[in-house]
Amino acid sequence: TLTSTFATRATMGVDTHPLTSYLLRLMDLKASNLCLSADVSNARELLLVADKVGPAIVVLKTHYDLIAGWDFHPQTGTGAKLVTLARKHGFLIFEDRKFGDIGSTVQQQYVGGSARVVEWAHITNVNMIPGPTIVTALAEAAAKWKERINYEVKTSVSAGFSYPEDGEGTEEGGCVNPRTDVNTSNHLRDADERKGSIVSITTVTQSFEPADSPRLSKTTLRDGDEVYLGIEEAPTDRGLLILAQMSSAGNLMNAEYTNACLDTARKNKGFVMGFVAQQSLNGEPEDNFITMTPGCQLPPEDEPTENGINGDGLGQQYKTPEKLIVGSGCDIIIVGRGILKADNPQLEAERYRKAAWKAYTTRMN
Ligand code: 5FU
Repeated sequence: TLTSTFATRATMGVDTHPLTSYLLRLMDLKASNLCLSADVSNARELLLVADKVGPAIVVLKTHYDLIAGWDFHPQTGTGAKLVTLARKHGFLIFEDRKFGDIGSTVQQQYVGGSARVVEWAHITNVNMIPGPTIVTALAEAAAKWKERINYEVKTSVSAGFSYPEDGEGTEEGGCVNPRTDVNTSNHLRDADERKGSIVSITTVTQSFEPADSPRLSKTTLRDGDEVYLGIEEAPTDRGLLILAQMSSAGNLMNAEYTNACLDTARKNKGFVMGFVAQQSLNGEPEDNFITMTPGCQLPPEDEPTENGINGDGLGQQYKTPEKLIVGSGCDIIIVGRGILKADNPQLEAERYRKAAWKAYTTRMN
């Protein structure tokens, strides 16, 4: 897969995870292999930065537990708002939760509690310390959730009401249910054709064009709820990344550990999309795992250095996009402070997008 384009990998083999295919198409369409690690202090800032940086990224990574004022409301809370932004700009949400307990506990942590991660995060991840059942347990919970949510979309659309469980449907019906992900708008579109009145869809109102990426046009589903036409709806599938290697100094993930992660991934391709790792682990011809890589910074524009920035004084170790993508076969770079601490995070994200995309095109040649 190291020399295959993202577009080719999107259609590769029968067992490529549906969200992986979707993500690879998104990467190709947006000319981006950048993930923002949105580690900001409060929910307001998170939504602002997601909206600003959205056009440049394909994944937005969260740590919901470091965000002050995270609103847990299933329909109107922070997760739901992020889903709306994800649909608007075309990116996936990755909650970097690093689950790490017995199967029964992680199932409850994934679908329940206040955060209900499964409802707003397309992707989450695990530490493999507890053994492979952490993956199968989360896979089971994700499958159950998908079944339930698809059933709810069907019933809510045919009844002309939105989300039935919490009794918060709108009178006219057809409200976009943030819990059901971007697929809802598809269903609403179908419903619109059948009933004619559930939701009105206006034609293209604006377009958006990041530098040197394909033109994407968008339409307005209803006020403040815009959809890019060029990007298809994300599937309701949920995906998992296995944390196989870390960027921090002295971490305990040795080669044997990393291999065990790869082994579990291969046995659970229906749920595992790939890895958080420092290098590509794809070894067999049929491996099409996505490699997302944190510990990445570019040297400042005005004082470029050969090796980039070293670390943050707290164990974090940084490498350049070039080293990670060309040298180590990583697919998506994860960047937090490199973008967030810049005077203009929006412009800085664009600089990282370009650098990472250039590294990818170098790898292709
Ligand atoms: F799994 C890992 C890892 O090995 N290193 C990391 O840095 C995860 N991370 C996360 O990526 C970490 O929790 C931060 O959220 C982010 C890196 O942020 P930075 O500001 O770019 O250093």
